Amino acid sequence: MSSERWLTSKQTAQLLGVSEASIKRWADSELLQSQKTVGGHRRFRPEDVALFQREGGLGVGRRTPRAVSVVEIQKKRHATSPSKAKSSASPQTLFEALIAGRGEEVSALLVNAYLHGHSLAALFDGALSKAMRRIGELWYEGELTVAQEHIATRTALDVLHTLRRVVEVPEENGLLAICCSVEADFHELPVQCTHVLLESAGWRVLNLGPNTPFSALAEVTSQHLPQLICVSSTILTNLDRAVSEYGEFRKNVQSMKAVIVLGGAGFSNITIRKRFPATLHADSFRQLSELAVLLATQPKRAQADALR
Ligand code: B12
Repeated sequence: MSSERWLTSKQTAQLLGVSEASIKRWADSELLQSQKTVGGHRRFRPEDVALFQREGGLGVGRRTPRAVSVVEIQKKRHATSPSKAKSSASPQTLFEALIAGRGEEVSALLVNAYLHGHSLAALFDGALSKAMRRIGELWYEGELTVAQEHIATRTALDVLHTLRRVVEVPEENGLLAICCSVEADFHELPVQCTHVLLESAGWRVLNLGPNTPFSALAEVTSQHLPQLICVSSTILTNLDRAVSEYGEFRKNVQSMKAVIVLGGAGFSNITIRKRFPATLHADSFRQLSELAVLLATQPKRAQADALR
């Protein structure tokens, strides 16, 4: 590899006007062609970088119908205010695409809304959770089959993986977060939303997935010493046992000074919240997003604000 012909990650990031972390991620997911030196550093051919930019940047064009360029991300995200955006993902359109399993359409709707300035938190709190709630209601009323509900959830999960590749990430902030849902809770989407959201704010994320006992969370927490722990509960069973296991877990965490955020319908009741003390009982991803940014920039203020 002749050194002058190849660009480093930093040079490529400067050329495309994005962060180095985004370049590394696109290279890892093979959206942007790269080679590694013997020392393990990524190198980029200028032709590949130019092609990448010309062909629609994120390479989404090659895999899904809608091409999205890096330059577009920059321009649209910074120049368009969401209120003026033509492209918002309506819960009804999303609902129809989800139950039909039209993943590319769901991806296009969410990515497009994101490119038009809608934050991930707004999309998750808004269109996505509203569409899923409607699916839950219709399933409960017997108007949707279990299969349709499963297809919708699978489609939403796939799309979150696509979003994860496409969303521009800032340089890592050096902080680690762990996310999961409580034991016996198989609802996976809120955990995945938490993951994508935190990464987009520069956090490194260890995702333990749904159905995680507090004892397992405690073990991983002592191994990795995260600054933030996010636990979701859509359904909370065995309340007394959960309270006691959470108490043990929290004792460990307090000595590590990690911030705990609890979210989801299972933790929404005031009486339950009293039994599960936490730094923040989040009602929305917007609240988590604000705290995650504040923790990265002003950790002391974030803790004080969250505890108020
Ligand atoms: C998909 C789904 C399933 C799938 C999950 C598959 C998977 N891999 O994820 C499957 C089929 C497994 C399932 C199973 C069951 N489900 Co279900 N499910 C749903 C459904 C349709 C969508 C949930 C979802 O993903 N929402 C998307 C997320 C992003 O939105 P959200 O949950 O509303 O969360 C918002 C906030 O609470 C907050 N939030 C949530 N978590 C967190 C975490 C953090 C850190 C933060 C900051 C914020 C946050 O942010 C979100 C946006 O604002 C809901 C309907 C609904 N109302 O939500 C029913 C629903 C939750 N399920 C329900 C039921 C009853 C069940 C079952 C008991 C059914 C059964 N008889 O088997 C089982 C229980 C299984 C278990 N033990 O977990 C009921 C719960 C009723 C209740 N309160 O008790 C619901 C409400 C359906 C209904 N209308 O009856 N389910």
